[in-house]
Amino acid sequence: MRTNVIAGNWKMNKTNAEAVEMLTELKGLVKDVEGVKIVIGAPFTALSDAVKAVEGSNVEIAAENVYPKSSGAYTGEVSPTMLKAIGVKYIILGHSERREYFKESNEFINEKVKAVLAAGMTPILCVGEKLEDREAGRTAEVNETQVREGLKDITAEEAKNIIIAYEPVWAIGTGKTATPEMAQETHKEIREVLKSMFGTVANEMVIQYGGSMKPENAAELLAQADIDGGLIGGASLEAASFAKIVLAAK
Ligand code: 3PY
Repeated sequence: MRTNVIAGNWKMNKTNAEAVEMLTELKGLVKDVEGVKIVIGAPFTALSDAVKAVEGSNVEIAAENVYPKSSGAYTGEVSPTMLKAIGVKYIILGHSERREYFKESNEFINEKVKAVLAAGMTPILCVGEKLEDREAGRTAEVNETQVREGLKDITAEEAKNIIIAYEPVWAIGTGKTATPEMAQETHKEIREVLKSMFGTVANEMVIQYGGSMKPENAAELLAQADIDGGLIGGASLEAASFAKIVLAAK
């Protein structure tokens, strides 16, 4: 019923030339894949060339952040309108690195979700608990707050175009992964929260798993009932390893 979405998150990696080289290789490796949405999140500087590099293929491009205004005196920022104009289709929002290093609040992330929807693109809203939250038994509570506040005032109709990425913070860049059972349990809890907000639309919403997803663990994570794809960090930097994850999602 739901289509798996496999999205790379390159973070602050790759020059334009490196981005184009990787995407050109990736396009070839996944050209026959059907039934999976394939997305690469690239840094701002590479986006324009990245969109051109994947033109006519089954790979789409995401930005990794945005400012929630369409234009104006916001030195150094980039708007949804600008990203839409160059052909970006998705925007990763509220990644734990942005919450941690740039002090992004749920309220600010909610403004971004609304601005991205208003511009006609798909937000990928990241949520996830820290190690201390999990150890204190607060996993469900923390994720519920991030989902409810991040999606405040969003309608069920709009929710159809939103992707959630559950990324346990303790599994990001650490090589540690939630076991498939642990991940499934939290995905199910998140879907229950979405059901209480959006009713049956929650059954259509994609919930990706993120946090050290790699070719070796992708298949068993993706086999879980409420895991509908992945947001992939390190393993998305190389075309071969990312393509293996895409193939595991077929
Ligand atoms: C990771 O897998 O490290 C990520 O943060 C994906 O967003």
